[in-house]
Amino acid sequence: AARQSSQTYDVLIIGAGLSGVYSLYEIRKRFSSWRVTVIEAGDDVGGVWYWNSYPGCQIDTESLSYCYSFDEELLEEWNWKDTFAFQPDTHKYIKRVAEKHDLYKDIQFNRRIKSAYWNDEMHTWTFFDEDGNQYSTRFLVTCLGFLSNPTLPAIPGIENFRGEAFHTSRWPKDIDIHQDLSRKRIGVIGTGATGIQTITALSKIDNIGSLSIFQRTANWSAPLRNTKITPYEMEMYKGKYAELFRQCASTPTGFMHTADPRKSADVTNEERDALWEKLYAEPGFSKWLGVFKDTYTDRQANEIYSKFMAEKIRARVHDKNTAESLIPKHGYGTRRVPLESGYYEAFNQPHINLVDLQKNPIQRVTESGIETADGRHHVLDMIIYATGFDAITGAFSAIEWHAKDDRPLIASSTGSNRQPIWPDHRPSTFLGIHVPALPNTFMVLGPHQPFGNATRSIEHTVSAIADLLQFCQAKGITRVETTADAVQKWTEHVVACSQGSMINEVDSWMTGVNKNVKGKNVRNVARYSGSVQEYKKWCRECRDSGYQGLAFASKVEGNTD
Ligand code: NA7
Repeated sequence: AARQSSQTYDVLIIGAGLSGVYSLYEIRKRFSSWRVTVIEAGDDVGGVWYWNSYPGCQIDTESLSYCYSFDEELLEEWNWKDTFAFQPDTHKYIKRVAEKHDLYKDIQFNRRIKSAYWNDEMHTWTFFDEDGNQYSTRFLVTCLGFLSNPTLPAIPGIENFRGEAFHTSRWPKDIDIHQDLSRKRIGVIGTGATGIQTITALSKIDNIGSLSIFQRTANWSAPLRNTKITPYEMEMYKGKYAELFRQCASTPTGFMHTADPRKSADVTNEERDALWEKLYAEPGFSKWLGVFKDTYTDRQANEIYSKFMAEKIRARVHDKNTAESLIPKHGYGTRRVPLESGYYEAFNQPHINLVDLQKNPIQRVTESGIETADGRHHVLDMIIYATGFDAITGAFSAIEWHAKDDRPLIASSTGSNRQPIWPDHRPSTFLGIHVPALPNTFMVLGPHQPFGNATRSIEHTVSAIADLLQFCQAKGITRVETTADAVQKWTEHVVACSQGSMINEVDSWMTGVNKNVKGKNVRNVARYSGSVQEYKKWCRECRDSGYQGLAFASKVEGNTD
């Protein structure tokens, strides 16, 4: 067995995705004498952009508005090839950031943190990874990602399947889709953003035997409209980054798109349809976020927009029954809208068929395929599980937490009868950064943070955390814990922000529902749905008040009592 090591740090970061890479950069820059490390489960940086290498994986936020803003030199150097970069490019970009700033030397790959122990005498955390290596640190920054813990469907028999089977976020690196899928009968379960991208990409490969799409809930999807960026255009864009980031900072979600300030009923039907047609023809999220401001609060406004979008689907899918199955029952945009590049046309091909699980649920997976309630046995060579993630709190559940007073964070796997800090996967936090009973821990993109344009959120949160660490350094503070009052006030604010929006009334990962995870079948508020500006205001007020809402303690070096 490999020798186990024991290491001590000032700051330990878990995860080397967009959050972890920037945290390492920023903390190393501001605290040159501190020992900082990143523990990463994968064998390279990138996080979701490392793990998700399934065919067609692509960002549907404009790359120009999604990349880091902190390094002007890199903005000048980097040339995006697509308006919406494909995964290999985004991954290459994150690697470039890590190389340019010499971050690799402080990242430990292929190490997955398994358990965490708070020591309230020493004001330190101790972690163990899956191989038994031990790490101690004063401060912890979690950069775990909110869609990083994949879930397989809770369907009987999935272990019996003899063909190839994998989750989209564990796509085998050695598959050549143009060679190895030849004549294969492929089943895809799941039609979220991932399923839609995978299915569309596979639909464009001509030698596949058959493609069966197992759809439990239809999702509203609309055209991405990606285009190549020419070198000339890229040079033009480089001069406009500052303006673009300012624009992102002014919208409630951090994306460059923002709602039309009018209500749907403020305009004539002709004006309304004209705006919708214009948005439908535009690239990106504008047909989700650029619509009339009451689209997700006024049921009637939502209904007429949904009807408009349903007609778009009917116009693209030839078979009437298939088209009707592809039209969702929930309101348009009340779940995250996957963007597509020919998804609906895929169903016009004779070898691609939709299995509507609303009509015929899956009974079981067999050795050679999938059996549905109508008694049909769909014979398959490969099953692709595009079944999503134990989102938001899921990456936290994957670690066994021994918080203050040995409390578990979510549910206890150690038989502890203590009350979890987040019972029923229901998070309570202060600013989405601090967790009660988890001292010296700061979350990036944790529960209760704005998720919109993730990189914009990351840059803000990491600098807020670094400011706080500077405050601690200046005052010799060795223990930071949020107060019960602050947690209650903030958590109530987060819940209040979620009210009134139809998005929070539909089951999805955004409302904390994943029927494949025990205890996650009821909606909860795990996402901050107020505006980014409101979120930043709370963070600013906390800092400017000398960190009201946090309790500090100092431990004199060498004092062990
Ligand atoms: P999602 O959006 O959570 O989608 C998961 C899909 O898998 C969804 O269609 C589910 O249907 C389906 N699913 C899950 N379990 C089952 C079972 N047991 N049977 C049938 N179908 C099932 O995950 P994605 O990876 O697509 O996207 C996640 C986010 O990543 C995305 O929003 C982007 O922000 C990036 P359901 O809807 O639950 O009926």
